[in-house]
Formats: sequence, C-alpha cells, structure tokens
Amino acid sequence: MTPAIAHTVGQVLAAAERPLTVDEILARVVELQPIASAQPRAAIRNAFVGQPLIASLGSRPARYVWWPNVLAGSSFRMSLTAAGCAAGTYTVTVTNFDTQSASLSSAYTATNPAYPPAPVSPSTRAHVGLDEASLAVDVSAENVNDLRGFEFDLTFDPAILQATGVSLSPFLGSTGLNTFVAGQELDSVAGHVSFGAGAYGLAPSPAGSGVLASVTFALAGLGTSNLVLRNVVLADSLSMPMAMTEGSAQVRVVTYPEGDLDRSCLVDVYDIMLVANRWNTHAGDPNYLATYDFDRDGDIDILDIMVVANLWNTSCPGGALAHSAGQTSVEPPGYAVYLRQFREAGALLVVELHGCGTAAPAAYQGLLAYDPAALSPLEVQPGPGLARGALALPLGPQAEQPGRMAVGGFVVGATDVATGSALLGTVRFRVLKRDGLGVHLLSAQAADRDGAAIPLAVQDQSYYWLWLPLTISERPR
Ligand SMILES: [Ca+2]
Ligand SMILES: [Ca+2]
Repeated sequence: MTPAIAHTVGQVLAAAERPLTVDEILARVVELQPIASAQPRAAIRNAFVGQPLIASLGSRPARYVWWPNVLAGSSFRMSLTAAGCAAGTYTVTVTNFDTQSASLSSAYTATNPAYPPAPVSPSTRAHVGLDEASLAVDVSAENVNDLRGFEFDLTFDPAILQATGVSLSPFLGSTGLNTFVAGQELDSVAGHVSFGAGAYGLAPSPAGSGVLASVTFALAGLGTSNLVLRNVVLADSLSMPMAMTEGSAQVRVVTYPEGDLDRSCLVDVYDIMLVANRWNTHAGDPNYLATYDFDRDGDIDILDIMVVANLWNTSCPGGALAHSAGQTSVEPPGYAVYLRQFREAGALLVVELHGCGTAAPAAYQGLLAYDPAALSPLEVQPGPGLARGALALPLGPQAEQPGRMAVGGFVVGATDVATGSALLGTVRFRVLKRDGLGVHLLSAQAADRDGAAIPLAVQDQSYYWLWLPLTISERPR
C-alpha cells in the first residue's frame, strides 16, 4: 500500500536541513513514492494543509516552505522587523499565506532585524536662487527590501516654498511591476505634500536604494525652509510596514550676490577665473561669452575681470556659506597649501602661502587668522607659484572680522605651464608687538585656469610652521 503523499511530505520536511522550495520537496517525495497526478506541484501544496506548524513566507507564488525545525535558524522579515524587536526569543504568529491554512503561534528565537531600518529622506540643494523657476526635491529610500508601496507627508514653510507638483519616480516600477498613485495632496497654505503609491504584478519587488517621488516647488520668498518627512510608510509585498527612519533637509532661498557667477553663495576665485579665462576675447571668438562682458563693449578685458574681482569675498545676504568644508581633509590629496612666515627688517612679518604638489593653480585664496593687537596687514602680492599668464593680480587683504582676513591672487590669461616655484602669494604685516604670535592658515581654495576647483589639503600645523613666535625665525640668507 502506498503511503499518503501528505505523510511522505511530512517525512521529507522532518528530515530536511533547511527550508525547501516546493520543487525541492517534490523531487524528494518522488524519490520515495510516485505521484499519480497531472499536477504534482499542486498535490504537494495540498499536502501542506495537513502539516502541523508549516508555513510559507513570501507572496504568491511562495518560493520556500518553512517549518518549525528550521524556523529558529531562519530570518524573520515581517512582523518582527516591523515591531523593531531586538534579537531574542519571541512567541510569533506565522500565517501560511500559501495554503490559506490557519495561523499558528509558537516560540522561536529570532535574530532581528533581518534588514536594517530603511532611511527615508528628502534631498535638495543647500541654497537656491529666488529667481529660479522651480526647485525639485527628491524623496529617497535606502536599503529597502521587497518594496511594494509607500506613502509620506512632507512639510515645508509656505512663506518660502510653494508646492506645485509631486510625481512618482521610476524606482517603484524599476523591476517591471505595475505602479499606481494611491493619492496625493498639495497644501501650500498649511505647507505640506502628501503622496502615496503602490505596485502590483508578478515581477520581483524593487530592493536597494532609490528615489520614491519627486516634489516640485515654486520659490515664494527669501529665507530657510525645513523639509521634514512625517507619517512615512514603506510596505512590502505582504502589506507589512518596514522598519524605517524619517529624515529631513533644509533649503535656503537666496538672492545670489552680484559676481557670484557659479551661484555658490560666495564670490571667490572660481568666479574670477570664469571671467579671467576668457580674457582678451572679442565678440565672435569661440571663447567670448556676452554674459561676462559686463561693460557691454564687445570684449572681455581686465575691466570685466575686475568687476568680479572687486566683488570678491561677498556672500549671500544673511550669512556666508563661505569657506565651505572639505579643504582641510585629513588625508592630503595631491595638492596642499601651507604657510611659511618670518620676520623681515623694518618690523615686518612676511607670510608666504605655498602650494605643494603637481597642480598649477591660476588662482588661490586663503583665510588667515592673526592677532590684530600684534599684527597689522599691509599688502598681498601674487607669487610665481601661480600659473604663468599675462598679468598676476592680488586679492585682499580683506578683513572678515577682527583677526581674520581673506587673501588671494589670480592670473589673467593663464597658460597651464607651472613655473616650478610653489609660492602662491605673499602677505606682509606690520609688527605692532614683538612677542606676538604668527599667522594661522584656516582654509584655502585653489582654482585652475578654467575656474574648476583643485582639491587640496591645508597642511597639518605639526608638519609646517603655522603658529610660531615672531622672535624665533629670521629670513634665511
Ligand atoms: Ca561663486
Ligand atoms: Ca568688456
């Protein structure tokens, strides 16, 4: 007499060392007994109904069949993760979605979370010009798994931003699922956008990181608006919410200062070089750009360059975003800027800004700190370490606050041939007090002749003399 298939399935599962797919169970059952059915997989699935404590996880068609023998060593994705449980022993309810049999409860040891919480955050520019037509803000999720739907509220300051649209981004449908927008609401009085979307179909669900939706804003006023996500839900294929964290962002609506050609909120050497690299061009030349011909006389000459140079170091109203981070990295890139300083006859302190590396900057600038009771800035001169050019001009000294000033220099009509010297510029101070401290280099930037940033490090003071008593060093002879 042939045993019932359900009995053989039970034997196979009891002997198995890991969760099996339906096809794997079928193969093992067939080794023990023939299955007289035109639909052997259906026969195996039917046999699951009578099994105690068997469960299949995942959406239809379930790939794996799980059972208590191996549940303890397996990863729970669904309810435990959503509950944010720590690893430990729990009584869990596992619903057999594949066979529609009743739910069951038992105690299992869970290592949780199987997936880390997915951060969901808006991404935007740090600042945007009030004159720009719109601002797009993407709402992105990271490290999601089996994503089938989402919803969120995004709040903003309606005095500064006005939401004009929200649209589903390609990520949810990126694996071939059909997508739909479940709902959307734009409220520019209260200042929030609500949006939800879902996906269905036989394709696998998207996983990983991607943009969920994009919100478009018109710019209503100057100031800073927070962009805060609330009520975020990420749902998987079983409509279970995933663990996630809600992020926020901030955007500043500004009027860029005159001369801030690259709209960075600061007129710096990069802007100057944008004009300077078109020096001596005339209307009709390929390199001539009418927008940089500020006096509209058909050429870009030193007068046009000086329009920007004279605006150097002005920043967006309401506080500078000046001297952004990144130029003081711990690992020096291929180019570094450092100070040398020494006393000169006539109660002068000479501070040299040196570049070290293979780059040939056409412009540089640095922020210096000094004791205003001990030192009085006199003049800045460009050095031969800048690229060769028709004309080298200084920038500054320009006081930012007591004891801090910006200095720099740039070359007009630069070629990219370095002179071999690394002296970017020299700054002279009158010494007011004999035992004062020297000058400290807080930050530095360098640009090539096209106005592109040269990555650089400000060298560590333990390696070079950044601070030194004025009395210990005399000019080398
Ligand atoms: Ca700029
Ligand atoms: Ca001109």
